[in-house]
Amino acid sequence: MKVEARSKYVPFLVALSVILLAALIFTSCNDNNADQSGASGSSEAASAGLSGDANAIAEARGLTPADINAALKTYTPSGVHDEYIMFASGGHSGQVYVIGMPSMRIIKQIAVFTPEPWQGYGYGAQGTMDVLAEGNTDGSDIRWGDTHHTALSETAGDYDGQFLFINDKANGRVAVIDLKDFETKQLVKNPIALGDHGGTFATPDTDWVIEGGQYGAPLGWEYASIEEYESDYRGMVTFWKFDRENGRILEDESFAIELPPYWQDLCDAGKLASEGWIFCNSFNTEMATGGVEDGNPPFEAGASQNDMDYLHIIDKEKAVEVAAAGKTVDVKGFPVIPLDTAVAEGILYFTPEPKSPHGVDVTPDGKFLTVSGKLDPHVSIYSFQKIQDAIAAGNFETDSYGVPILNFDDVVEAQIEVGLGPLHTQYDDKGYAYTSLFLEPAVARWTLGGDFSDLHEEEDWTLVTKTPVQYNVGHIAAAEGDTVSPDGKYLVSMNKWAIDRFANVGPLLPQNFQLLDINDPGTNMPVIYDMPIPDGEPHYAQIIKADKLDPWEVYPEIGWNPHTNSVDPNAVQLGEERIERNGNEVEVWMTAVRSHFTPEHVEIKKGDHVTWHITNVERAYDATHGFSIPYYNINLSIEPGEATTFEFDATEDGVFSYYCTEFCSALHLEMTGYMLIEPGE
Ligand code: CUK
Ligand code: CUA
Repeated sequence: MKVEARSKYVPFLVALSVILLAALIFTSCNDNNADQSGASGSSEAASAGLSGDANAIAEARGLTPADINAALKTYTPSGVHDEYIMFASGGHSGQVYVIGMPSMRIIKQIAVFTPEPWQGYGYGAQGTMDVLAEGNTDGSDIRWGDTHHTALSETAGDYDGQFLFINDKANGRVAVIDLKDFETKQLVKNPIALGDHGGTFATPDTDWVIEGGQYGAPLGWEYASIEEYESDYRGMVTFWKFDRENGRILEDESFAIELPPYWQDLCDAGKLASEGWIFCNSFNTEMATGGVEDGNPPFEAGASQNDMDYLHIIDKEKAVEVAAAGKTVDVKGFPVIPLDTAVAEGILYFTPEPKSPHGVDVTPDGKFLTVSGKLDPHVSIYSFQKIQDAIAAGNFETDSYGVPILNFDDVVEAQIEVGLGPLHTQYDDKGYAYTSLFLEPAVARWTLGGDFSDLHEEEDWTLVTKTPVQYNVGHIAAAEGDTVSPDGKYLVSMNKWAIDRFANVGPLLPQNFQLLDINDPGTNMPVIYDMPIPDGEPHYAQIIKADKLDPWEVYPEIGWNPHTNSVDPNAVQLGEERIERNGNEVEVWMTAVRSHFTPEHVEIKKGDHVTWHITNVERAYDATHGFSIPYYNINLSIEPGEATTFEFDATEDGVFSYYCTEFCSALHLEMTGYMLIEPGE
């Protein structure tokens, strides 16, 4: 609906563009960027007439035609909604960003692994306290995460806009976010690994969410000497069963596969032709154990000696059958398919991948897999059909753990020299792939072969163009670029370093998201926007067509509990507000509505245990109320219709003003009350 609304501006924008460009050509201002503009001077443009104002603005600001082109492609008028929404990991902030595209406006931050006061996440509200507690690990209350890889839920390999998953690399956890209200509903702690990396990835119908490991360790993290690395340390990949109906991971129906102690890195789920398979790259097949202080090679050298590591090829369907048949061992109460079982059952295969690999990305048709080596200037493209043929042919070498290794030359389709430090690949709708080049730094566009051949004019499997980015790009995200039907159009380069792109703000700099226009295959891919990300270092992002999202405007019924997805038994209707005492137990039922809380006096005694329910009885869009109590570290955000509960022990007597923290009306400052705690005897 918002997208169509924009179309009425198009003729106006085209006219404005022509006027501005003509103005610039006349005034011959500095055009050192013109090679990126895609704009051309024309006599028609000149004869369209000049606008003195626009001309003066462009000249005063030193804007080139390319700059004006970029502005026209990204400027989003007040009230106009974005065509795409990007969900970006927030790195070690532990959160997720919601960003509109092409405007690159930050619309929301979703609290996931780290308490967040604006959303009242982790400051008393019981539902959020319970979610965060699910992520506790063996008695440690972990309150941050290193979010890495977003995974939007999919139906038939396409984003369906219902759920978002993301992993915490630091602590080996996976989060489930419901896109009905953009709230985190569940954290699951991986029972067998303290850390992870190769997650999360949803299978094409989101019946499984995949979490791959990273640094080898004994499964269940029991102590074992580093000398016992090859015998006692292991890698893993975990398959979390997802129940779409209830929007929760079913831990009881999930399982893992034991892998050799190579460092599994990043995975992708097969789709269409390769549906039912999972692929993970790995590094450190040297099994380097570090110890530079003892004269060993440092990890960075020890783990990069081999020219090839192993791409892991996993038959997910078979793994599910084997796990269901109970051919598992128990590690910390979690079923794990042992490595020798995985080999014997034909679940796990390897093939070599060059050099210091990072990531594997399945093409939209599922027929090819792209792997990059950080220390190899090529991308290597594997054919899924050739992999199947090689598996059927048998006749493998094995690694020292007995895992079959498919011959590289038998399964590779093409290798393309793209440049220095290739990392991650995305796809578009026009037969091109895009690979980030960390070291150059740049984004490369290259052509796909196979069924994509007819979509582009260039030769198959060739480099077409590169665009420099600023600086040190990690992941890239193209619009729906990892689905069965990518949109092309836009690509975001997620740059690790910003250096000189923004005002100096001291030694800690933001990251730099750059928006690239990849719509026209006949041109370079100009950078059309720079956006600082002033938080943890984002890794992956996914970009969904905005009209696929259908969140609630207000909660469906008054008294809604977002964590049970139903009306809360302690929801409070207007007129039912009250305070009850039972011995030392005090229970408060409160409503919030513009511009008052009822009750306005809550009198309790030191030593009481207080359980306090608040319902926001509003039905108006955006009529959120906050609720905070000083000293007791209570801070809630109560959205229209929401019911929430918090508890505390009244350990300190005194006079405490509670108040609404959202400026909700002209009389918002009056939306307050007194909690009076009498001293005990
Ligand atoms: S990783 Cu960050 S740039 Cu953790 Cu997906 Cu490649
Ligand atoms: Cu409610 Cu301010």
